[in-house]
Amino acid sequence: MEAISALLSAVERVVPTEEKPQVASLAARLSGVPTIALAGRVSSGKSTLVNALVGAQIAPTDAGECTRVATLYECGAPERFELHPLGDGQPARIRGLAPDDLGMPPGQVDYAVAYTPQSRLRDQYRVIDTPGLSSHEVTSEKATRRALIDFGGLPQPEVLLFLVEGGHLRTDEVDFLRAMGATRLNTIVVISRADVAGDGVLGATDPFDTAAEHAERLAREHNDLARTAIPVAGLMAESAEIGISEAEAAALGRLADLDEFELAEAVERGDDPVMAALHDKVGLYGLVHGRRTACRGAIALSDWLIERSGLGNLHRAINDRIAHTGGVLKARTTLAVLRQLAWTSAARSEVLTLLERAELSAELHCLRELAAMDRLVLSASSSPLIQELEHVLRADNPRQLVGVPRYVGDAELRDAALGRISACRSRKLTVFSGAEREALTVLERSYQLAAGRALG
Ligand SMILES: Nc1nc2c(ncn2[C@@H]2O[C@H](COP(=O)(O)OP(=O)(O)OP(=O)(O)O)[C@@H](O)[C@H]2O)c(=O)[nH]1
Ligand SMILES: [Mg+2]
Repeated sequence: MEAISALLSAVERVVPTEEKPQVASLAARLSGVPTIALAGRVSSGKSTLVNALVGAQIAPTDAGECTRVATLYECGAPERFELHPLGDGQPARIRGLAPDDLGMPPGQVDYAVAYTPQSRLRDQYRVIDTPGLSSHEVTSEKATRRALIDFGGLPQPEVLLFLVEGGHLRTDEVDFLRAMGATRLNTIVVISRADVAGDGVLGATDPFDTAAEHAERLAREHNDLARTAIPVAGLMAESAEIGISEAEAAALGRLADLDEFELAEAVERGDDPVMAALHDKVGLYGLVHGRRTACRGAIALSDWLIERSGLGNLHRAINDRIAHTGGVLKARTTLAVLRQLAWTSAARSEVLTLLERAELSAELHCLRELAAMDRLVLSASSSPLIQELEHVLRADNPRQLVGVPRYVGDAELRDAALGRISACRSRKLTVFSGAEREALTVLERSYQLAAGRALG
């Protein structure tokens, strides 16, 4: 986002010396890796998926309620955990990751930052893990709301992974998503624990097929909030990413000829420690369906686990979001923080003038598209204009934006853009809500700018 970088440079020039570091840190954040946040109910598999995404066991996981404070995982060394208390207290630093004893009640913690030298955190994304929603602990849910809705000290994420088990979002989940500004641009619904969906591994239908049906239904029912829903088995993904040894693959391969019901019974009995350890790692689905692949060694097994678990699909969806809309979402966050800074700045009026000028510029028209989409999601969530705005925001060039083939000439492009503009104008006469009228005004401008850009 060159327009935002230019704005930050201009702001840095007008603010006094003591305010320059804040502006510089915003510029660093703008050029840094994007942030992914995970949210969902207690025990839906968020922390397990954090580990799979980072490729290391950094977030504690447990069958019971586990994560108590919202934690940003960021690349850094030495490994350390920084606890930011509510109020004005200084952060407490603890060596190592995820200490058993926080040294203060979780209810007094605002958020934590865990620094660990992982290459994916350095090169691809930072990750925020959150306590479960609908927790018995009121403070846990409050911590998640503070992190993802109020954006206290944690960065606003460019991508939200919302974990759901089954094929429905509950009303409180939809409310949470709307409150945190979830849209088709930034949200991916994950149908989690897909390896145990439906009737389970030994049922008539493969759990991943059941999870895929859930995903389809959910994306259809909530297409204002999520462009895609992806079934993922975080446990299988985590094991593949953290590492499967040749010895483990060989042990799994030795189970290849066992009848699957016998295998399930043996797991149930729990008297074979090797089998129990394998089960902990890849679950019953991994045992039953991975054992033949395991005969071909650890690499073949982990490749299979990554694709079968859905982690491959999830990575592709995340990369798609970051590539198409990461920039505009980051630009929006930067402007929001800059506006806050402006109010306390000694150069307030200069900074506000710069901000206003930038916001009205053609380069940042995408922010108006984004704002129009947010309003629609809140007040006219079934409007087809949500998809049209999404298309416009994701377009890489004017032809794609207007919806004409790449090879058409400028005159044809202009005619198509004019057609879209007049369609927007006539639709404005038939829509009822203010949000839709506003969206049409914004879209009209998008098509004008596209035609203008193509014609130089
Ligand atoms: N079968 C199966 N179990 C999973 C999967 N993902 C996580 N689990 C298990 O589910 C339990 C909860 O996982 P966590 O990752 O701690 O869940 P969480 O959402 O972080 O939980 P809280 O932090 O308490 O909200 C653990 O026992 C995991 O091993 C999965 O894909 N398949
Ligand atoms: Mg957790």
